[in-house]
Amino acid sequence: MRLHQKTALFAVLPAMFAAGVTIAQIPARHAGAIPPSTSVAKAEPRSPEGKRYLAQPLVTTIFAADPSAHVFNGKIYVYPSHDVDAGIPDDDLGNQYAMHDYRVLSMDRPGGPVTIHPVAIDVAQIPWASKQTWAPDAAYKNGIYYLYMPARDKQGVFRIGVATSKSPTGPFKAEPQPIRGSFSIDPAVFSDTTGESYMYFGGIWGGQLQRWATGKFDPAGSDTDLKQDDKPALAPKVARLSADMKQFAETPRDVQIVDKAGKPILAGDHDRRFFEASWMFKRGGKYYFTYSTGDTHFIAYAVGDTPYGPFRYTGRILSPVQGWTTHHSIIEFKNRWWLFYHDTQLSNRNHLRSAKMTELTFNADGTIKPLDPFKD
Ligand code: FUB
Repeated sequence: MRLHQKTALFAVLPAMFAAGVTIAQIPARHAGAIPPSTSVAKAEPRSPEGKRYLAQPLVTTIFAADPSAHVFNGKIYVYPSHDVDAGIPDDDLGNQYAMHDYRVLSMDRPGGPVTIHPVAIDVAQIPWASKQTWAPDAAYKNGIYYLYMPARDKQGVFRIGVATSKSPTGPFKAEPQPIRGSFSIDPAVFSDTTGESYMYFGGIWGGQLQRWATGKFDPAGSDTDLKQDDKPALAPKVARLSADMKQFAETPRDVQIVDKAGKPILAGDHDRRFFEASWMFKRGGKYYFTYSTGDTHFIAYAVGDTPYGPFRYTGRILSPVQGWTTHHSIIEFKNRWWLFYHDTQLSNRNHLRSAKMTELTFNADGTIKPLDPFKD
């Protein structure tokens, strides 16, 4: 066993235990591990391939994925999925992502201590939901904080619901029904300088977007995509929110992602087509629609002139992280920009992920300087 492997194990133990991993489940290669000496404890963690990580986990006592960050009242709040180990093997539907509650993280400044707040809401308190509380997002308007939560309903169909609180950290109270007309996963709510808010959402494969291709849910639809590589890729959706932030004010529209020539990105273009994990931010009057390419594991971006697009594919933001999924958010805090993302540094298991953050910088023309999640 190399030293960095021992160090990684001791770093991960609190989160593994918090996630319900028992001693018996700890890989045998770690069984004889002894507490690290001071010099070992200081060794820089490395990936299984021996690479150094660009950033370290924000928290180590729970697994926190899909970090949606916001600045509220001058502080940074992160709304992640709370990953747990339900002992379900990995599959294309993502059944291994068996999360059941949400916990909020907060910090006064980048690099500052991170507070893990108590459970903000549990699936048992969401009347319409049955399981799999996946990647959430949050918004604020007129003294109320809104938590947007995708989960499977009682029929196993992903919907998106909302819960409210007077505090950014909850507890949140769920609306009795999901948002009317909502489907699929990964809500990202963007509040424009105009005062309007928009929800971007959707995800293919386990996120079920392909099963809504006709406008109605097809329970027998594909587990992955439509197998139509030469057709335009399935589009993420956008809908303006009602003034009370609890419903769609319009029927969701397709978010068009086009190439330099203005042609839709095709379904077979896995390096550029939308998979899941929408995020939107505005900078210099331009709207940046950012997303995960899923099975090719990039965070990519496309730029448009309105919140509805079309958005022109512009490039990559983040190369593949350790772990299958990649999911991010981007905020401006005190005139600097920050990328929040996750990887599996602490567990090396796809469904037990850790949120991280790192600075994001731009070129003079507004393009993003792409990041590698490893230092070498
Ligand atoms: O966390 C469950 C799912 O994994 C999210 O909804 C996707 O974006 C992916 O990160």
